[in-house]
Amino acid sequence: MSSFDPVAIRRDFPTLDQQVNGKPLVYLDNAATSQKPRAVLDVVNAYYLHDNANVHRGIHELSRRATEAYEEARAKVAGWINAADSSEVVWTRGTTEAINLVAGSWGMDNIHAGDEIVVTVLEHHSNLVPWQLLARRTGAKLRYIEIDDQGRLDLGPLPDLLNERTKLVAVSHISNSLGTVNPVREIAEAAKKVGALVLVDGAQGAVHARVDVQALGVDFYAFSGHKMCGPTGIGALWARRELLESMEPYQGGGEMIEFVERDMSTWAEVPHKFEAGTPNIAGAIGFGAAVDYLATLPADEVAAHERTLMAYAMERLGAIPGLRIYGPESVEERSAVVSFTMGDAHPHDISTILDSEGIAIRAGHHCAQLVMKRYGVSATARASFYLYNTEEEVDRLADSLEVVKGIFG
Ligand code: C6P
Repeated sequence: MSSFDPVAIRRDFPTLDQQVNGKPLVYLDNAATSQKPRAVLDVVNAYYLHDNANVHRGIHELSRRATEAYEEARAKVAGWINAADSSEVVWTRGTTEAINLVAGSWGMDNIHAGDEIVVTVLEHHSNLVPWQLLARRTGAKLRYIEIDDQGRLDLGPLPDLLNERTKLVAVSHISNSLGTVNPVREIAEAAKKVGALVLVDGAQGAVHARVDVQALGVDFYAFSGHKMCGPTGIGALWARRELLESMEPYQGGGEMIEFVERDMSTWAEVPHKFEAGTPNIAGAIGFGAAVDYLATLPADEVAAHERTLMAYAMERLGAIPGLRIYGPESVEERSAVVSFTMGDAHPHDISTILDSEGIAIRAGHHCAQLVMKRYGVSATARASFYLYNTEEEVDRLADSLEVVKGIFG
């Protein structure tokens, strides 16, 4: 018997319990950011109420408590992705900063003119623009893995794309615009054969289930706390310790040094050498609490629930005449995201009408303009689900889309 009850779980998330435009809120913008359980809010609040101090600096009780909670949180987040050691987890502002850290540090030292960086058409701009900037500064070249009509990576040409000039393959774990789950392990195996490193944009990947970075066989894994029940402004970069040790700091300042002389400085141990300045202490502690919260849930049942929701959403939305769903047809190949268009109705208008019904979705290019171009659209509407969504909410979405259909014909 299932012990996971999404209706009961909703009580953990205060934000969900409200009316928007006179209707009970249906929050389907989870790929943008998830709602936060009370357990996370309480931990962040308790930190500010009782333990607020700077970390790794003061020799006093509050600083000791703050430092302990901050480092414990690092260990929890490391555990969620099965890092070998918590020192392999660098705190960042989020996925975007984690990827920029790799581009600015490892990239600037290891990518040279004529080198190649392989990316995919599916990428969020966070996993494209940093590589474009790097390519421009170094004279390297970007090469692309294309997608098929269902938004799945076309790995057929991979043997031609990868060669001795390939220094990095940067790929998302799960596409935020289409929900495609990418075969990261397979890509990593192919990349290793030519000696390239692999960076995974895990912004949508570490969210729905634990990740095993060691089993994936990748070199960098970047992810954000706010998409998995944690606060905004905190995320992490994972890399093996030796790799982090081989890299130069990304930013200079307090906390990241060992000794400072007039003309040179030496660096603190990893991960601290990448964490210049006062960090987002409350955010990190909240991220740890988010992982604690997620760890209390029955993972298999949560995954089954999200799959059922997706299958139901695909069925209900797929039955609306003129509605086109983008991305893989098979629920097995996609995560909890449904991107769609409806004839001439602009996605922004769809979103506005749904908002008047209390339903929150995202409309736009989803920071994935290459995906939009691939399908010849400027935008899609996107409903994205999380563990607390219900089939009744899918019904509310589908019923309201019928209304949109009525308006636009
Ligand atoms: N996608 C969305 O609505 P940050 O903003 O750094 O936490 O995450 C950036 C990011 C990187 N990669 C992927 C695959 C993502 O989905 C995101 C964030 C949000 O789809 C906001 S644009």
